Amino acid sequence: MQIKIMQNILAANERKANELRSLLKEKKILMVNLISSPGSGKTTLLEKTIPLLQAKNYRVAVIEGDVETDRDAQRLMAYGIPVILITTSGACHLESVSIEKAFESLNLDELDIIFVENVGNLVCPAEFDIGEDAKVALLSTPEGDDKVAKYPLLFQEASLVILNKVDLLAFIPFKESYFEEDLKQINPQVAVIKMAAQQDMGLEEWIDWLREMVSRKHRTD
Ligand SMILES: Nc1nc2c(ncn2[C@@H]2O[C@H](COP(=O)(O)OP(=O)(O)OP(=O)(O)O)[C@@H](O)[C@H]2O)c(=O)[nH]1
Ligand SMILES: [Mg+2]
Ligand SMILES: [Zn+2]
Repeated sequence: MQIKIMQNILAANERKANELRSLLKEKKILMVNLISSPGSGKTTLLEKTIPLLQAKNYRVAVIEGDVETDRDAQRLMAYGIPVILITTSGACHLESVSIEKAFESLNLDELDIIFVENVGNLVCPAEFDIGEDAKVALLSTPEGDDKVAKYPLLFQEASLVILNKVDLLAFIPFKESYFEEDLKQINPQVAVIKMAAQQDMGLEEWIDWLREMVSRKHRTD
């Protein structure tokens, strides 16, 4: 019985996500779903990314998913962009209905990229399609070099994997070869960017990846 209910929930979520994806296609907006553990650097990455995109005249908005508080939303509102906060009150992932609701507060005719900062969690955000074009998985080096193998679904679903906090590699026992070998097993084609967002390292490659994704969106009809 429980399995049946879960299947129904996932199927309903998927239907709504596909509707949102069609809408985004029509509006030629790229939507990126950022997923990671708490504290691996999603908001820091957005703080660094937004000014770089604004300098290239991209119109950006953020949908911010948090269990509690508007702290991340406040950090991002400082950049003068639309930020829609979804406080899940305990729920550990975002679903497509919440994204649909957030869209009501955005002007979709005036946007090029929507970033969704999902709730900090390596497990169920990967299971719930929210209509995004790409899931981007962040892993920060202090979390450990075994996380790809331990949480495979996210890394399997990801279009891009960012290894963040590489500035700390000199101080912690993180073996890059273990991380790379596991990823090769789980998602051999996936793009990887090594980054230290706080130190502005790896951002250029990330911006190039985003620009390519936006132009791909404009090429498809
Ligand atoms: N050393 C180092 N610290 C970083 C880097 N990027 C982010 N941090 C720090 O990591 C901490 C957490 O970063 P956040 O960006 O808040 O992480 P988050 O993924 O948004 O966290 P939640 O929203 O709680 O899931 C902050 O203290 C950042 O300054 C990095 O590249 N190197
Ligand atoms: Mg955050
Ligand atoms: Zn969840």
